[in-house]
Amino acid sequence: MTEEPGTAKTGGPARLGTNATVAPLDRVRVDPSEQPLTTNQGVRIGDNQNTLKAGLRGPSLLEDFILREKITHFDHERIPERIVHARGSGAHGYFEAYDGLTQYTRAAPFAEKGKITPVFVRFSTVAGERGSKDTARDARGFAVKFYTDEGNWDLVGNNIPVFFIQDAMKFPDLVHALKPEPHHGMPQAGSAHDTFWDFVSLSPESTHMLMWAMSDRAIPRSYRMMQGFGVHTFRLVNEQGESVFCKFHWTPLQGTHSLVWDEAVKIAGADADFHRRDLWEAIESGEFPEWELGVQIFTEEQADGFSFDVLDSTKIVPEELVPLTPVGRMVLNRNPDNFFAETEQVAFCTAHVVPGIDFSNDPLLAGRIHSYADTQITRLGGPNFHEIPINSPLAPVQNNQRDGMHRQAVHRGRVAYEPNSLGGGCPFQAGTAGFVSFPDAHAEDKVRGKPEKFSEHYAQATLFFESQTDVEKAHIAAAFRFELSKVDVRAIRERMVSSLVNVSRELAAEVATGLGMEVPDAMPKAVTDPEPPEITESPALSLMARPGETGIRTRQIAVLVEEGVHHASLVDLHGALTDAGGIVHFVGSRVGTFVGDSGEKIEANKSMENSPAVLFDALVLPDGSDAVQALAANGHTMEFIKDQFRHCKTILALGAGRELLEMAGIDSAMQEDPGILLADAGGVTEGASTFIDALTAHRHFSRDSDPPAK
Ligand code: HDD
Repeated sequence: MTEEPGTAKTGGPARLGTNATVAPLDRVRVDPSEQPLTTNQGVRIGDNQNTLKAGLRGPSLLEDFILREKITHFDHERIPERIVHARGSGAHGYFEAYDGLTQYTRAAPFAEKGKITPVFVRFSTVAGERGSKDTARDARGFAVKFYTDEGNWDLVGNNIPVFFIQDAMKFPDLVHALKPEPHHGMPQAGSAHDTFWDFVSLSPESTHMLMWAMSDRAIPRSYRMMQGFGVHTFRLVNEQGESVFCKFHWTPLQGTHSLVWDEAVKIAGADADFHRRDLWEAIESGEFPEWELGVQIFTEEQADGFSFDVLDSTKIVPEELVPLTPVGRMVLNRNPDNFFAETEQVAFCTAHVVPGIDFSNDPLLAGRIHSYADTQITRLGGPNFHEIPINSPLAPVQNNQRDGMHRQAVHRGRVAYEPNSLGGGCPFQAGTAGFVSFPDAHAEDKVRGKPEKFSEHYAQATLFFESQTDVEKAHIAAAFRFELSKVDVRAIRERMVSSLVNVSRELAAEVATGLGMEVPDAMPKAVTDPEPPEITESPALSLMARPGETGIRTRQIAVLVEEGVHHASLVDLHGALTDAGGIVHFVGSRVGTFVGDSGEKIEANKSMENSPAVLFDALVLPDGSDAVQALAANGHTMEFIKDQFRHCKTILALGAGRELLEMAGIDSAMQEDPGILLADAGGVTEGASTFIDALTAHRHFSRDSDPPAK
């Protein structure tokens, strides 16, 4: 994919494949090409195979400093994993401003049209440990570090715009309930267990987030195909010190697409690194993922008039109330050189803001401002984690903080205090050129409590549910059913369903039926006469609202092959799909060479055994009677077709390949499905273009049923 030239919207062209974090990291890059092996002291090592011993069969010697250094370092290779978001994947890139946003903010990335700011982004799951699967049902972290001219700004968000709790005081409780249960350490990377549902069913403020977490957003197709949200209300502050409230939204150019649950479960076994691999491969192949940054800007006076409180992180500001203003785009164009050095050691922190960005009084945000810097001290081994290359700002760092574990900077001079005269008063305070907190006036009693609007927990959960398509609603009901069916304590199931009655009687009834129970009475509400919500439907909340602009680019297409396959049609098809940006894999009963009907060779790079159907977005069944016969005799083929069918994917059968469809029980009625396509070997070009259109639709949910038909 080549970089776009500048347009009126995007400003000047970005530099292809580069970003400003490349050069500064050069100072720490290590490349062993044509270099001898050395100790950490730079002493060349003559023998890396054998311990130093007193005689060939004698005892090893304590003086073997080479062995001891090697083993000692190895013994300390691991660092603590993140308490949450332990599993993640990162990439470098840049943010490009569409235009100056100086009317609202003096923040450096928005200073002028076309301004480029380097970024490092880490996507993650929340609950699972570092080695857990990528496709768990979970929120996804979406953390962006902007290396701005005026210091680092971290926008540490999720792919869901709301959170489970309203106050940081509850975060350790939430996480303890979500993580594996402490007595036996199960389940890994999953919320389908008693302690999680016990906590959330007793915390009605979680209901809105639960609706999102049970939707297909919690099983994205790709990190590249999900939205990102700053979640909290932030402040933008301009040069004059004037402030407005702001919510941040990332919208993927690739569209918002998800897996289905049965598929997510199977992918976990077939490729636990599914999302990591997808991100890595897309960037390696030059298909740089891109998001548009949009902001919702509103005043404090506007916020006062809303039926909900904008300081409550369990609430969105619907786009119907405050539309999104696009302000720039982010492109991820470089994979890290080293997973540990960059992705593992990157330290995001909500306290990292720059002049022009400030906090609101959201009590969840307040706790985060403390927590992130604090956790790095244990995780990264001391207070100097800002000096780790991936964390160090491009803006110069000058202060009187000194020493501590792993200090890298060599501070010169005798002065490490302020005020001083011996250092000429330096480093000096920057005054209004520096960060100035917005003077948000407050004169109230100290109190532990919540504002009144925080007590209304259901209106936006209902708004979310009612804004979904029928398929999405059915998937939400099925997800609640699945999760609650894994809860052993019946009273917890009942309590949760009684809470769902307050969201939607239809949903509660669906879930209750799935659990074989009666619909219980509605859970009593904290507020019985809340302010009526401004809207009852918001189409933007449906995943289907964003099909994306990249068509079938990076879509993985399986073409089954066997001995005797009709070669010419596959060559034509391969060309047409590859031209459209699809990634075609020849999948055989084994990997290696197959001989086609006219003697030409076809190389299978995957097999049905090592790459089952769930790893592909679409399927092509080949022509060639010998090949079809051989495929028909292989049980993997039927599984392959059935899974593709069940997961509502596009299937194209060429010529005799249609016999395989029939064998899989996909009868003629089903062949009216827009995602099941037939083509004669002679009509491949036409077939390919229909296939591309069908695959662009991502899924054919008209086929979706519960329980599955196949
Ligand atoms: Fe958090 C990591 C997102 C609430 C405390 N959080 C972490 C990461 C993301 C988020 C994306 C991973 C960053 C990375 O890739 O390294 N967290 C959120 C969002 C929240 C949220 C969107 C709600 C709006 N978090 C939250 C609260 C607290 C924390 C209320 C504590 C009071 N989060 C942490 C943490 C982590 C973390 C313990 C673990 C590792 C780290 O910070 O660096 O400090």
